[in-house]
Amino acid sequence: MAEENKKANEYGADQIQILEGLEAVRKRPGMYIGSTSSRGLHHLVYEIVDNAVDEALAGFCSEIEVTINPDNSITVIDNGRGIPVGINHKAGIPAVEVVFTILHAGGKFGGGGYKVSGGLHGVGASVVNALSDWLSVEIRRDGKLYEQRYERGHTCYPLKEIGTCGEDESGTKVTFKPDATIFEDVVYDYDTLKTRLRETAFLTKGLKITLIDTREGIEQEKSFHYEGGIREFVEYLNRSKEALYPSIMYFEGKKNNVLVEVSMQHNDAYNESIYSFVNNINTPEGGTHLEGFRNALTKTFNDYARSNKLLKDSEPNLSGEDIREGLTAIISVKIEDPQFEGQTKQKLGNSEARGAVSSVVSEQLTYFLEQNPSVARTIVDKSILAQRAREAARKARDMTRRKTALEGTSLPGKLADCSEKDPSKCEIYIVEGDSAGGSAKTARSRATQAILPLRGKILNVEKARLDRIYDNAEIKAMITAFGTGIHDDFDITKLRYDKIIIMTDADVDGAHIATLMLTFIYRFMPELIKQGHVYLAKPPLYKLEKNRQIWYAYSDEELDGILAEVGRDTNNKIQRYKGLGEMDPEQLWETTMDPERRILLRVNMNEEEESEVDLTFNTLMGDKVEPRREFIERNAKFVKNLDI
Ligand code: 28G
Repeated sequence: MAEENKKANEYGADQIQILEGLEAVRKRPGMYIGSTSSRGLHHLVYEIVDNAVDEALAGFCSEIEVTINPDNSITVIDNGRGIPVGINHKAGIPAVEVVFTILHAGGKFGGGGYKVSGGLHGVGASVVNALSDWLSVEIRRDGKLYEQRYERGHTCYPLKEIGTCGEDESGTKVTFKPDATIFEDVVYDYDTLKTRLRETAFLTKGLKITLIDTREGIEQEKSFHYEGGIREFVEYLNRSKEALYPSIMYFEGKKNNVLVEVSMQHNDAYNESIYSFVNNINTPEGGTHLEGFRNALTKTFNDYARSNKLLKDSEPNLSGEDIREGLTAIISVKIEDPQFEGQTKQKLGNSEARGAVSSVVSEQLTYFLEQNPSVARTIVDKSILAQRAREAARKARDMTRRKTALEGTSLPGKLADCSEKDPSKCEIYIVEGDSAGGSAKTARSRATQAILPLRGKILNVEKARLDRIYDNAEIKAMITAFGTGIHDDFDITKLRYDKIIIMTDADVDGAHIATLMLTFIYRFMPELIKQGHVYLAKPPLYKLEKNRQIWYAYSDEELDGILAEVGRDTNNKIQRYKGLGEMDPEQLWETTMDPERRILLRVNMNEEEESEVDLTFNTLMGDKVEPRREFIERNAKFVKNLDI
């Protein structure tokens, strides 16, 4: 190429602009990668990987390897064509240097095809470079090996030819170390990268992605390679569910220059799990592509049900909600110039996507239903059941609404409420079992602590239809006690307690009951978790008595620590608590309920991993708890993927 022979200008206006661009990134990193938290840190990896994925989508790369190095630097290797090394005529520097030092506006790179790293922060490699202590790139191309290094975005030396490679060999290798003066946290989390890379592999069929952790003591590695693409994604999401029928539907087509791919399958559960993507980027808020999918689904199933007399003329249409009950689906579109809307810029706005998805799905789903009448029948039957249940649930809900309107807010009989009326000072303990509930009622501080005992295992809301859920005494009691209402009626200003504290036995059953309660809250009033109102109480595991002195230990490690202090001898009386019931009210107060001494775990929602809901804990300790009490559970992941 002629421009390749052009001489690089020495230090022109272009380079000054480059430096100013990257300085801007370092000054306001949040503007480019969302945040400088752990989320932003991981985002750097996705930016680099997305460039390799683009090369795969262009048809030139089949494998990507991501390595977490011992110093928490990251190496990404692809077997694509290798970033071009010829001089870019506009910038006067090699194309690869353009990629790493010039701030791109994002969007398409030219030359046709889709630039996947558009999206929310599709900012490219130069932003990663600017936010890295150092970055090095190696390129194999045309039998040669090239290398260049940058520090905090600044080029260290001109692109170097440092060796040779096989004529048939090519690819790009990038290693970067995030700048610790910019990121709050520079330690990579293997599981976070694993989840995202798995998702990327599902969305790019045929591409093999390997993640390797080489950090000492936690060495591990995993490869993702799905020839079935999003079909296998649905299979994966339904892996621990009972599928309603064996086939996974798959529709694919191109309309209005929008590439559409949809896969779906129903399971016997009641919630819908629909994930949508635009150019491989998750769109948790949906948008036009999701609307197109929903419209087509509703219309096609109603048309089918009517023309096959599965719905009588006198019966109303199936609602979209009824048809989507238990549906797991992936909607993936590739579009040239995606427009993102809404507060968080995560909602697709392009109207051509609505029509494209709708027409691909209508056409191919109609055909599928005709070819697979028994599957069609199964889905329509389930939808009709859902419709009836929804009708029953509506009646039940109307009834409870009317009741409260007539009688005022009638609190559940089992609730021992607190006397304080200012919700910000109040807390409610949801206690497993009537006997522990009794102790808690005696133990509590009446002014600010309310107790709601629940009997046995509460209903699993993942496995029941709405009408049964509304009819469940335990669930009704929680809804009325909290005061907020649920779903569309939810109103946080009506919350009657600042803290909702789940108190269960410190054993497997207790953990299961806590999970069921959290699942209920997550599905019906997620804002309570998002706004940090939900906690788990942490009862002690051991009581140690020695010479009339008492210690409580909340973990095995802590018991060891106490024993090391007081000495291991025959005067020690150690009791292992099997349940809350073994504690008398006074002990329960001292160890688990006294705000000064108790330990609470605050339940957090991790919204980063969209297909895997993640609830995690923060340990909050009473003011007087000695610092030696450290808990492994502090950051323990709790309910990883509620869909399991
Ligand atoms: C390993 C970590 C991340 C990449 C390529 C390959 C090409 C490329 C990348 O072009 C666009 C084109 C020329 C300026 C394209 C190679 C065409 C022909 C490529 C990566 C703009 C960039 N040959 N592989 N970029 N250029 N892998 N992996 O980043 O004009 S980025």
